[in-house]
Amino acid sequence: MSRLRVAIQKSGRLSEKSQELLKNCGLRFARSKDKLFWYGQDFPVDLLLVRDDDIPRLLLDGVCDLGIVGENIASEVMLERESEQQMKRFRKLGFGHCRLSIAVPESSGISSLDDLGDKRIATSYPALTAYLLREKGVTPQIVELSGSVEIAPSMGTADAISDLVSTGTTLRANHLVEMEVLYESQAALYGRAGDPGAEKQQLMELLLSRLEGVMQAAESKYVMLHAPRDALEEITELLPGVEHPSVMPLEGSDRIAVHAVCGETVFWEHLEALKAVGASAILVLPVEKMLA
Ligand code: PRT
Ligand code: ZN
Repeated sequence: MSRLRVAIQKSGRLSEKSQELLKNCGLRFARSKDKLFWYGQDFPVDLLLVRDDDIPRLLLDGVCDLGIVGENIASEVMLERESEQQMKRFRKLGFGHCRLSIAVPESSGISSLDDLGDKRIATSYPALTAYLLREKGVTPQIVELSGSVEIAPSMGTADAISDLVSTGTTLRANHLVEMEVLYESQAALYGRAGDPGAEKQQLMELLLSRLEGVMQAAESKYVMLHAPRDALEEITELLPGVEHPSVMPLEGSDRIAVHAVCGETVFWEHLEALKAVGASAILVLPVEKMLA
């Protein structure tokens, strides 16, 4: 019987969420002593805990079947190895959000991409940065750095940078201004292009369907409420992401009970609007599992 091997980040911004997601898919692991290999206990899926930068190579070399890594890293590697075997993105995972942006020193006088033509740009994402800028008609000199990109302008090794940004604190602390967002990234599940073989294919499909369920459940809420019968149409329209709610009569009353799974976020504003058209006893419950 085949087993799937999944690579995830050992420690860093993606590691906790990656582990949590796989556990929510019903996977349980026995950890090895060095904690780098986790054996799948009741499902044939094992984990390899590695540096995020190693994940694309582990996939492309066939050491792992699946990997959770930032799209920024996957795209960089795919552009570097353009003509070789490719990675396949199965699904975006909704965490690890960041953007690859061009930032310039506050007083640089650089205000648009057109000013970058003859400038030096420091980045840890040389292939992605060059590709995205070329698409916009700009071909500056790229200075590849493996870390601390944000200090390159003050060190005099570059005029601008192309780096990952999430809150923007690092840029501000280094007196840099975000000038242009080149690329939006989040963590995603990747595999290899091509046929993995029937057994692995079956396991992957099962895992992907559980993943789909976990992610949908996380976004969904079960809403229950009472309402006047003639307000049903309005109520249905006000429930986010609902087309066909379940409707039940309430004994000895002209009101009805309405139950529905809302596929989109339910805000207080939604509940207030429901109340305004006559709904009462409104309950919003989390959805734990979901299988379409
Ligand atoms: O040890 P290992 O190689 O596994 O980890 P790492 O240090 O290379 O990666 P890690 O854990 O920092 O990031 C893993 C992934 O998280 C990245 O590849 C991105 O997909 C994603 N991610 C999300 C980020 C950020 N947000 C982020 N803010 N990766 C890096 N940063 C850095 C950025 O480079 C800059 O230095 O954080 C700084 C900017 O953050 P703000 O909040 O100040 O804007
Ligand atoms: Zn890394």
